[in-house]
Amino acid sequence: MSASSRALVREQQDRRDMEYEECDVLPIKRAQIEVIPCKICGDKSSGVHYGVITCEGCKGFFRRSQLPSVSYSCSRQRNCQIDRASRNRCQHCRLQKCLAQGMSRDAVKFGRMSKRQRDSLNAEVEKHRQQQQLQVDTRSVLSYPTKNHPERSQQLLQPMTTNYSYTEDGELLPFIADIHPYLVCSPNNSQVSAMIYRSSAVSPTSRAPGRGDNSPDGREFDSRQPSHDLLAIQSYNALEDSYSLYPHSLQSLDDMCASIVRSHRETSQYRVEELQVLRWKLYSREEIQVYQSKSVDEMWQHCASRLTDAVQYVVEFAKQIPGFRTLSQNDQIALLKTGSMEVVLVRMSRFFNAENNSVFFDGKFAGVEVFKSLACGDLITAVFDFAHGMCALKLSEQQIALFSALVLINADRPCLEDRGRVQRAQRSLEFGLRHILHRDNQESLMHKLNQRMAVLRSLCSLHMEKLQWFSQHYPLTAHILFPPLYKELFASEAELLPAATH
Ligand code: HC3
Repeated sequence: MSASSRALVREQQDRRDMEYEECDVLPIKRAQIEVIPCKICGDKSSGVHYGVITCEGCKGFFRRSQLPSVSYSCSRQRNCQIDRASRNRCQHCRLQKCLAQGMSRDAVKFGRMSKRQRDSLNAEVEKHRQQQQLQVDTRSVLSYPTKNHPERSQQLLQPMTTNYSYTEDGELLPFIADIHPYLVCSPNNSQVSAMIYRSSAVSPTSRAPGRGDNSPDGREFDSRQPSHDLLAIQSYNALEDSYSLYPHSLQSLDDMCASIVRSHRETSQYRVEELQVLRWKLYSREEIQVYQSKSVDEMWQHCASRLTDAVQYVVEFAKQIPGFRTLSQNDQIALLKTGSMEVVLVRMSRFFNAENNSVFFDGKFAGVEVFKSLACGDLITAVFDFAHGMCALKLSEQQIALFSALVLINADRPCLEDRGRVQRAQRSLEFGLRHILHRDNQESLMHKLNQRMAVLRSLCSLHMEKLQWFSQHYPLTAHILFPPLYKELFASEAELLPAATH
């Protein structure tokens, strides 16, 4: 990346940071937060950056570390001490600490904080304020400041107690999972439909031709220019339609694959390299106990919420699949209703550590025991076995991206209006996946991936059976407390009613 484009990226990022910091007006003011030292190096913090309370130095370091061309290595044992004085000695370990503390490019910037969370942050602010006061009192009695930091002592370099990130309304939320700002569910009755059309402001019938859009290789797509494809594509609709028919050239096949891979990366919730460094960050016995002490009801609500978060990323992925938006709204919703859980389970294999049979969940890696209070051990076991099997295939991100798109756009799904159009879109994706596998000299994977699709269908059937059981035993929770998107996707009103009313 040239110096000028790096500068441009930095300038755009600074502008985003500035916007973000201007919105730091919280019931808990920035000045209060600044008594809490930087969670990375312990220096004076300047607010919440990328979801964590840090200083300006660590904010800038993390921003620079996210440039595509940047990669760090540690010349020692990858466990360097990171504090104010040593933070510049090892960029690798400094970045690991940023990631471990929860810093993320996608950290949600604005949102509501519950009373418990506000009390927790207030308590932390008060603790640091008292410690500072104690330092002042002590210093005045002992009349000697600490060498590097007259305003603070080493006692303030406390280990991380809570990660914070912002949610939608401009307040802090403890770091639990990154939700892109545009993924917040709309209150209106059709969650899926609202999500499909909200951020792109188009619907399948009203797309504006020539709408600016990035072409797969990143250039600004302008439908007024004849594309480099064999087809002279005169309008965005025609381009989308050409994808949903057989791709007409290797170039348009490459473009389609590149577009899907880019969408996968942009909507994958966590980057594999970020999770790689956390793969041994497991829950302690006490933390597992906390999960296991939840009631069935509570744990189902918790997982339903996490699952709904994951599905929102899948909806955004679907919207960017060439050909998906050429389908009717009803067919788009039908495909998401039947395929989104399957794509979540495919994506889960990216969060899965086959060495210790754990999955990244709520910020750490969780074994099956964490999900014990769901009271559906056979489903959990089957899901973990599936994730294990997916890991064994050692799929690349590109292969996972194309496979996920193919799982979603499946003409065999029930309740499709225009099955032929879905078939055409599905075939072009099959072309794309075969193209990727051929290029990787792994054509034999196609058969294995088809077998994986059959397992996915059985997993989702088992999931629906469990949901049926749950809704009969906890109708109020299933009917009222589950997220609206979850209810819309996994359980129509009829299925949520107790068996007696069927
Ligand atoms: C599948 C899962 C629920 C979803 C969990 C997800 C996929 C959520 C998004 C996280 O980023 C990654 C993740 C990790 C673990 C996944 C859970 C493992 C077991 C659990 C159940 C099988 C599904 C329960 C969902 C239910 C029953 C509430 O509908």
